[in-house]
Amino acid sequence: MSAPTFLEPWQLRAAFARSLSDMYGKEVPAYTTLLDVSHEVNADFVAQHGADAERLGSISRVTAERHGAIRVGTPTEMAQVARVFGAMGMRPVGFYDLRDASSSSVPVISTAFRPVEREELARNPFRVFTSMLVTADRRFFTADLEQRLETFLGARTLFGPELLALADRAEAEGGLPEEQAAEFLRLATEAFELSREPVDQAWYRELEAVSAVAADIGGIASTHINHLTPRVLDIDDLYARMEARGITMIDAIQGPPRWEGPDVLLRQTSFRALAEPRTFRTADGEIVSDALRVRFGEVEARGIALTRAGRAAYDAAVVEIDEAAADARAGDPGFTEAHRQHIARAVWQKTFPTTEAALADQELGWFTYEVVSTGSTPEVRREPVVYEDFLPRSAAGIFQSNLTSDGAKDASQEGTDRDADWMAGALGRDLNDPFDLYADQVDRSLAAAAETLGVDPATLTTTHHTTGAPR
Ligand code: OOG
Ligand code: NI
Repeated sequence: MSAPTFLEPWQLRAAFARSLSDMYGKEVPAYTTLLDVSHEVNADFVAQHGADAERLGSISRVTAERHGAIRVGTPTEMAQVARVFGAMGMRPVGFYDLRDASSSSVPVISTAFRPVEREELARNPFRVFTSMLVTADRRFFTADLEQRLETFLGARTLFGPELLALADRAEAEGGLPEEQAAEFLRLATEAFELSREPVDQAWYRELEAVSAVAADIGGIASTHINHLTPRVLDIDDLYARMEARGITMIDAIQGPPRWEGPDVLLRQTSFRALAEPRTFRTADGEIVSDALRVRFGEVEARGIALTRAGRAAYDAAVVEIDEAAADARAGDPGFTEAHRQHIARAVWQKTFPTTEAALADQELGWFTYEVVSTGSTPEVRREPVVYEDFLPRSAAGIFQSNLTSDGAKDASQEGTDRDADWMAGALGRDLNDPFDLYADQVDRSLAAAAETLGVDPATLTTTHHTTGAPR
């Protein structure tokens, strides 16, 4: 097959995900190990489970699937990020406020850029969790520090005019000719490489005392890909295999526990990357070698997307597990992660049903309607919708577990209000609501199934007929 002469947004997206992955593998060798182990886990899982392994995405999708994380400083930078990803058919979805989700000092709010349509997700689901500093938040930054931070951020250029012009052209024209596409991909990849420029030591350390995340974002004049996460079909297996290879993982898998029922939402774990050599410029202008440990490896397993009701049940379960674990920990100095998992499983068993059919019937999870013909009569089957988004709590946990210090947060100060509307304004684009996107996917599948069968859609949403996978 010859290379396409015009690349559509999804082709730019897939090529960018590959290019970023190649670059990150060179910069962070442990990432390559993680990919090797992920491939082993997925191959074994498919061998064991056959077609069932692909219910939440084809193996080709899952093999190529990555999410990245980046962090920027200002609304201006955020709007530029939206243009670069807009060229690749990635739209901002969801609002995450990590300032309160973490006990450490994490002064950011976030969204995720990702494809929103089912066909686009199937082609390549690449997504990037994108965070920005809230420099006006007095719990983290004094007025003086805010002002110096704004000056520093205002003076830097993360994305050059050539990259932005190509991005705008791709978005306006629905893609780029081969030559411009190659240039766009080169510039976009370069924008997320780790800079080797000397870091202003005093400035970096001043910010670091407030928040390691603030220093990572505002202490240097460029941005970088912070981690790139492959998807696995069995994260417990992955965890064990990484530890067996001598890579120390954080002590927990974030998100839902391992249990006997259907996997929902997102489970993630990570390991700290090695310190990377960096040069610093000292206060007297001397250049010294040091190291920064700002990046890490992360891996995830995706489950079924939850409805608003399902998500409310999830959020309540998380609180219940926390409280029970805190009580148990107080009474037992030998309390471990294994104990916490035990508590979590018990809470899960009373919160969620153990079958997909019940999850669908109780309207806790999203399921599309698919017409399948087995034998003479076509039948409608419900198929689970995979969760395409993130979890604030896990995100905060991932940030936190990889910080060098907790930083300082002045809880007596009033936080600055930030919400989804504010984020949309900063982006200069509509911010998609994840629940609306899932509902839309389900509605469309229902309409399509009803049309295929020539029936009223309402007759398909009743739960009398045989539905769901036999689980
Ligand atoms: C983002 C952390 C959030 C996830 O997978 O939840 C995230 C960051 O470290 O910048 O990537
Ligand atoms: Ni991540």
